[in-house]
Amino acid sequence: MNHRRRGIRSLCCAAVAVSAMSLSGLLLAAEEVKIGFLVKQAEEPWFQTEWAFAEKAGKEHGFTVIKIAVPDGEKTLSAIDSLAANGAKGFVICPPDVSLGPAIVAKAKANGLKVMAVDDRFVDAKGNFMEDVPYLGMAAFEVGQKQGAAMAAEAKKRGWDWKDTYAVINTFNELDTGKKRTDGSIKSLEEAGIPKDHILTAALKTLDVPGSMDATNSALVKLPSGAKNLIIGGMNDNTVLGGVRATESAGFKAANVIGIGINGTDAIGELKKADSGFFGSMLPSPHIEGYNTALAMYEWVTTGKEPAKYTAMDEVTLITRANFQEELTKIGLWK
Ligand code: FCA
Repeated sequence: MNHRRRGIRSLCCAAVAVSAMSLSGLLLAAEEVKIGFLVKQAEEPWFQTEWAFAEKAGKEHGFTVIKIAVPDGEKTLSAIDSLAANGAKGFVICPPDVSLGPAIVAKAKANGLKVMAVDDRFVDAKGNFMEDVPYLGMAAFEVGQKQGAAMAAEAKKRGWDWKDTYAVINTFNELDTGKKRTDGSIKSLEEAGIPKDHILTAALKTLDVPGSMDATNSALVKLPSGAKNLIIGGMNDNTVLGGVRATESAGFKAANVIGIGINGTDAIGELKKADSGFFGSMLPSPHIEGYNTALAMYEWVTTGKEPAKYTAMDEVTLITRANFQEELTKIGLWK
């Protein structure tokens, strides 16, 4: 009798335990984890790719990604408020201006949100990197060096003489990742033997195709009449695409122009054209950047494990008309 009663009691306990467990399971399932992914230039396929892969991470790991375009400071700060109001716990951001770093961090803190930077690293009021904010981005100088080396290799392949070859590099020195990329590519061009005074830099006012067309135009008028061949560089695809358009308007043929961008994602339409002075692009890993930063943020808000303070991605592949379809297909970016 005693024995039986004990048996019944433990059965009851087990039932209570099981229902308590499934209740907590239900509660967990109901508490959807949300993170934000804010980008400065949502019109760039680069950022659309990061978004798409952040969402892929969300699907595979069970969290929701709130995507917000933040083209200026005001939109950035109000986006952080609205993320908090929507129950997000943290966000990944490529800011419209890196000097917004302190304001973004203050706003995130006030709302109890965690923040991580992608692509463009926050700087403080003195212009120093905010090393406390986790950051993942490109190994900019190295990628720039590879871009410059690829330009020089193609010039050599075409049998160009440095005597009548000039380079126009569209620069955006306000942004560290931009400056390092163009510094790196200029270094490689110099190492390949192009005379220093054959390399012209042109400061960009805006990071879009019209902006880079303007910058290159301002350099083209300074070229001597003997300039036969041109190399066009810049920190990403848009800053080279406009430059190439400028060479076309100035009468240069595709065979006399080598433009190589960085990003790859933003040059797909251009590479689909049979020929142009836009020869190719250095393709890094936007898919890994989007996926990994979103996942790192999810882990941070759910387990407390903070992402690495600094991660640099240095792998790039030169894509040209000869291999772009194959290379983009490999990483799931061919459309
Ligand atoms: C910067 C550029 C983007 C992309 C990214 C990696 O944010 O503006 O086009 O190159 O770095």
